[in-house]
Amino acid sequence: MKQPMRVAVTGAAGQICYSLLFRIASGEMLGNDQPVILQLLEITPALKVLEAVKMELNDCAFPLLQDIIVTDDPKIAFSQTDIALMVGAKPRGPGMERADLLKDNGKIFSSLGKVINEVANKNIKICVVGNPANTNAYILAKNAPSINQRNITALTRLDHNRALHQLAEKTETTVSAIQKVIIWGNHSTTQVPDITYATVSNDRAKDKVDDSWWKDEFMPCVGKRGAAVIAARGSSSAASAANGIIDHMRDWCLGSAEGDWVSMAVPSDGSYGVQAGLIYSYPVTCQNGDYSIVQNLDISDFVQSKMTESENELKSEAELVKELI
Ligand code: NAX
Repeated sequence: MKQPMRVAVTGAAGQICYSLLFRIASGEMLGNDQPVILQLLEITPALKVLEAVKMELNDCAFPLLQDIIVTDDPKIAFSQTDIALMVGAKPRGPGMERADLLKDNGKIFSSLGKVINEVANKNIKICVVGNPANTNAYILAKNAPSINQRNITALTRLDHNRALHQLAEKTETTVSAIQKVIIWGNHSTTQVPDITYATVSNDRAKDKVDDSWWKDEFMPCVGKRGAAVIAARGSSSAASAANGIIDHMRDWCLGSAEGDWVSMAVPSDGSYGVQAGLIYSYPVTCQNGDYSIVQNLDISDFVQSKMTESENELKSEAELVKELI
């Protein structure tokens, strides 16, 4: 039997986690031979609800679930953790500007970053989900200098999966026939869903759809899909976000499918001219518990201008939170 892995999850009494935790405990994220210990963090008023989630997790009798720690103390939640899923954040309230959200949530990620710096495993793999996810990950990274900075990432896999579905539907096939879609940039409406290199049953996707479809329909549809779900459901994507988190971490830990790419927001190393250190979504492949940014892709002027727009948004977000760095 393998040693258990410690998985810290914040915002554990919230909507996304109600789909996420059960899938981690069942082995879908780290493999069906990998025992896990869940270290669940919430704010004090949400602990009662979290205790109920713990009861339900226990009532599933998951063979891989070795222990569940429920706490409002980040030092306990992140102690010796191998993985942290940073879901907890404040939702945007009525009349709240994006800048207010950035500052409010930024404070959460600067203080949790400091705790992670102190008590977590130095090679901890982190996925930030709470919005604005890329900039929250950036703030966390700057406040956790002793942690392997490569391993501080943000979630754009939900956007990637949304792109897969839209392209499959348009080309009247299934998602399993589609490879190499890309999400570049920020998890926001400036993200760049790109099908330049995508294939549909090994044929070029661009030969199967009009240019106007992917530029004028597909790109805005994927970028605004979160808002469409809120409009339809009255609350934000939860089960699909949980699924994106599982896909992100499973591929990172266990390897991505051969011959395909996945999208992850990772600290830029300057690839494709993006300012180093910004948390920018790239096409990556994963192997042996690490990821590599896909290199040397030719980028059209159209995609480049969109990529730069998204990078500029990330630079301006970083500027707005500079006192938290
Ligand atoms: P909920 O409001 O249902 O849950 C958030 C939970 O976080 C709450 O239970 C709250 O008590 C907790 N929390 C707040 N501050 C905390 C802190 N300092 N420490 C620990 N826990 C804290 O939201 P949910 O629907 O689960 O969404 C969570 C976050 O994911 C939001 O910021 C949301 O915007 C973001 N999303 C990100 C997505 C992505 O693709 N990156 C997509 C889905 C989602 O919109």
